Amino acid sequence: MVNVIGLGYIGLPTALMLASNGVEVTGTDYNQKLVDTLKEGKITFQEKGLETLFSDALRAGIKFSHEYQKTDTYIISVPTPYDELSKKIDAEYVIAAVKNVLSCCQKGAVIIIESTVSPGTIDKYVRPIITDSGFIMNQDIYLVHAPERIIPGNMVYELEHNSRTIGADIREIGEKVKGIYRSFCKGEIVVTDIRTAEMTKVVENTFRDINIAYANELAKICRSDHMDVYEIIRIANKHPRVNILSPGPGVGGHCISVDPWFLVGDYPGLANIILAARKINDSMPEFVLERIYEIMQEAGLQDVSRVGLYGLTYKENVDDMRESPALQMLDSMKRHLSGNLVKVYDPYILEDVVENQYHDLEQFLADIDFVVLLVAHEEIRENMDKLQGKVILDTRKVCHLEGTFYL
Ligand code: SAJ
Repeated sequence: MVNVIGLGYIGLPTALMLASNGVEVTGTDYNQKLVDTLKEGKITFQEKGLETLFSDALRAGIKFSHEYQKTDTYIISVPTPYDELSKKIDAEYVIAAVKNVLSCCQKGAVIIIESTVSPGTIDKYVRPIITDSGFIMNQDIYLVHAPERIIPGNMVYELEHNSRTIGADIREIGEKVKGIYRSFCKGEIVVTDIRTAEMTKVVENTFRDINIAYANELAKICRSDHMDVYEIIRIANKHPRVNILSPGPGVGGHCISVDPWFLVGDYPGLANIILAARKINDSMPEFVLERIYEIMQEAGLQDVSRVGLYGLTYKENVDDMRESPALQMLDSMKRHLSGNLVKVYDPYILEDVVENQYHDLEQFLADIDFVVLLVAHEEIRENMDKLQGKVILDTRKVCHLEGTFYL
């Protein structure tokens, strides 16, 4: 039986996928309310295909519990935040989970860590817990690092089709774990050592961060010199070896905007391009604010309360607001204007999380003259004509109405 620890954005789909493919699974989370919701047969976040996968897993007999289970295989998928100041990983949740596993596991158990960790974290924080608890590594307990790679918005598909990395001390253990993932994973599964697996994951996310930063920097350069960055990127991308990403209001989410900091924190003085990219991406919400003020002047608008931000999530068609550029903009505005005057709306955010938040698109649009598109949710793409007559700043280049302003 596999005990999946941490039923969040990664743990839940993974547990469901394993269960639907014939593996005996119990999902465990320290949040009793979350466990209760799952037991009632309800999913805890919105994701394409998750509902169906959940029904399949329930039919296959998946169990949910608040308690860690006594078994031989654990998958740990708990959050790994970073310390804002030192930029180093905060491995507290992983450590707590491993300690809990050790208090109940069978001898010879395999602990698979899926949470993203900075290179060296397993050596530095996890191995000592095991040996200090009197277990012999690679005899009483085996450690594996199998970092997840799935993208929010397309998780279920990617779980099945992406290739995976499995880091283990002992090849046979790596192969055994490969067998577990093989139950649902159609992609290539590469077995390597733990440090390589740790580094690979962080390197992948950093690659994307740097590439987005390049697009964002180009947007700033082109803005300063009155050039159309989108046209330039479109043409440049016709080169067979060029693939520039899209500029945007900033990089949010719990992965790309976090993981590169691990490298910056651990390799000061060496991680230079990585640090520069982080700074560029982090500066984008402020850049959008400047664009808003510029456009207000250009359009002769004075009343900030007639400005509306469309989108609170970190990207399109997800309900995840972690590190979202919109929240950073609202924070910054609050500091400057001592209060949030702008109107805000996101079809995916059903609860009130910020001031002046709307829950109805029509109402939101009726109360504003200037709309700032921060997230290109399907909803707005399908209702673009409703923005007719408004001043529009489109940070995602999805609106083609005449007179639209861009980054
Ligand atoms: N963004 C841009 N321009 C782009 C692409 C993205 O501004 O051209 C922004 C998005 O709007 C968003 C942020 O970047 O704010 C990140 O979004 P994303 O869709 O690029 O990635 P995530 O954070 O949802 O998921 C990433 C993925 N990693 C890579 O593509 C290397 C995913 O495969 C990982 O599993 C995930 O991080 C993770 O958990 O590490």
